[in-house]
Amino acid sequence: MSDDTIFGKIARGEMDADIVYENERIVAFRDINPQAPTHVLIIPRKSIPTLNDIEPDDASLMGELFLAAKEVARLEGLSESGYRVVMNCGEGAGQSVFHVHLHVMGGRKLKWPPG
Ligand code: IU
Repeated sequence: MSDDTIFGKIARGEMDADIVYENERIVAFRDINPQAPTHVLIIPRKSIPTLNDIEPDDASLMGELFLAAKEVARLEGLSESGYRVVMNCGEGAGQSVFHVHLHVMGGRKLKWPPG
């Protein structure tokens, strides 16, 4: 499946990003429009448009996104102060890039519920 999204290009190394962590299956990079002092996005290299598109075979990969979120939080010094991990699914939830991604946000007091 072709993935012409910005995140697909970052995943394939075709576009630069401020990468904070990566391995063979995932890439974590700083959001260009940060909503908190730390705002990192974590994507699988595999092209999956939305959470609605994941399959049982993706269970391990989805778990790896969360392991990466924990690692990013540690690298950013957020493990003790707290941080938020969010995935928007669909335009109605605010998804604007259709390559699944986790947001990792922290470094300020976060309100709940989000708007
Ligand atoms: P969303 O959950 O799809 O709304 O999140 C997309 C995020 O991607 C959003 O926070 C943007 O600021 C961010 N982003 C980016 O970091 N680099 C880009 O080139 C583009 C969007 I386009």
